Amino acid sequence: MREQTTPRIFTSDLRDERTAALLGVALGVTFTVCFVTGVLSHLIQDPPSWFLWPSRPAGLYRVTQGVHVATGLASIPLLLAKLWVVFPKLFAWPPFTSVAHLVERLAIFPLVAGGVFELFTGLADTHLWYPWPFGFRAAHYWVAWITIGALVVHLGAKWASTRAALFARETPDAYLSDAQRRSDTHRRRESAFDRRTFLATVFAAAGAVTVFTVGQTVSPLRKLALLAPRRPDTGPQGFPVNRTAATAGVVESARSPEYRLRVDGKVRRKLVFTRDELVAMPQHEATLPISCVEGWSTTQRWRGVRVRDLLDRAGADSAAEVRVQSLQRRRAYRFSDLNHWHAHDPDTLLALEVNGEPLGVDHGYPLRLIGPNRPGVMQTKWVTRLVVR
Ligand code: HEM
Ligand SMILES: Nc1nc2c(c(=O)[nH]1)N[C@H]1C(S)=C(S)[C@@H](COP(=O)(O)O)O[C@H]1N2
Ligand SMILES: [Mo]
Repeated sequence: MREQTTPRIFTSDLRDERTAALLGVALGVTFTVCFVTGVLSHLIQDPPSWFLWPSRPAGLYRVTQGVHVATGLASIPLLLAKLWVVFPKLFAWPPFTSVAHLVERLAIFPLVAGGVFELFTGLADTHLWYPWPFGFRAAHYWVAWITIGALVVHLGAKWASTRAALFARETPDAYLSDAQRRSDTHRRRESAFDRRTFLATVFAAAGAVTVFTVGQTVSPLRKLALLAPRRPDTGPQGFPVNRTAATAGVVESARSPEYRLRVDGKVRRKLVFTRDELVAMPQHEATLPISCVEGWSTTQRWRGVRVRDLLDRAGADSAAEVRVQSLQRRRAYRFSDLNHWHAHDPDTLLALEVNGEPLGVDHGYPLRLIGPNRPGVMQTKWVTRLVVR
């Protein structure tokens, strides 16, 4: 096999295999965690027939999506450092030395491009910034598969050299003169020191990104969430609003005396309620989080009518699933589906109140869905209809 050489203009000692291997292992872990939690989030929102997401534990999605966004953000400094370390290798000559090596190098393009794409689109999405013409979810989802595919190829190709770089002990060269050996050992020690400092800086940056953002979902760290786009304790009634009633175009219909909640579809009795009739029904209280897909979350005390009580009154089947529809006419979040576990969970509510006050119009007045273990996007506001199926 022919030797590859990298251009001499890149001279930093930090660009060594061990640094690259350590950063690679860290990124392997964060990307795998991101991939698993991301695919889970996708399955919850668009469940295929074989996937049934439970309604318990109530805060599980808050954890999985919080982990997704936190590991994703921590990957940003790791990936930048890794790219800096291995950058000269992109210009290695000859470009490949065998067919296996060619395949390995071809996988680098989707890996690097995919990784950068995922981190950039993910970060932008958490800031509700969409500087691209395609749909975020579909693009982020498919590029995740491509990136992970390339990562598997890359890990396979680098397994042996990563192990060697991580576990090999450096053996002094017996053929060097004493003076040479001394200066060589000295140089090695120095570069080992530089490498440790470099890695410590990179990992500290990843840690800092985490500490200054994770308070958006971990309440005790709330005050430190300086880099997070949302403060979970700020907004009308003490927590954020994702989309206001005005942007959703529902201010009038939400406040209208004509407002009704309808329960229909596969039921024995179709039901229609005014808001006052809902207030007169048995009320139930539950302390539940809104766990936004964008990584922030906030726990509040909700009060309202149990969905399962409404289903019982309508004479719905005990295996019934329900589509919850909003007054909102356009866009993706105007309805969400309850599988039978969520529909029948005692804490799945159509809330009329939050923290002892009537819901504000931006939080979903007159009626909003709030249930355990659901992504925020599936906690539909301004609910006007339950379609039983
Ligand atoms: C800075 C890094 C990242 C951030 C901030 C981030 C953020 C997000 C957000 C906010 C969502 C929810 C989208 C929605 O449902 O509306 C999401 C979903 C997802 N993420 Fe990430 N992400 C990051 C990195 C990654 C990486 C590295 C991977 C995989 C290698 C990944 C894979 C996924 C997948 C598969 C989904 C599900 C998409 C869907 O619902 O169809 N993400 N991510
Ligand atoms: N009808 C409707 N319901 C909706 C939304 C929406 O845009 N329209 N946004 C969802 C999202 S993404 C989240 S995170 C929660 C946020 O609820 P909040 O605005 O009361 O905090 O509401 C959900 N319910
Ligand atoms: Mo959300």
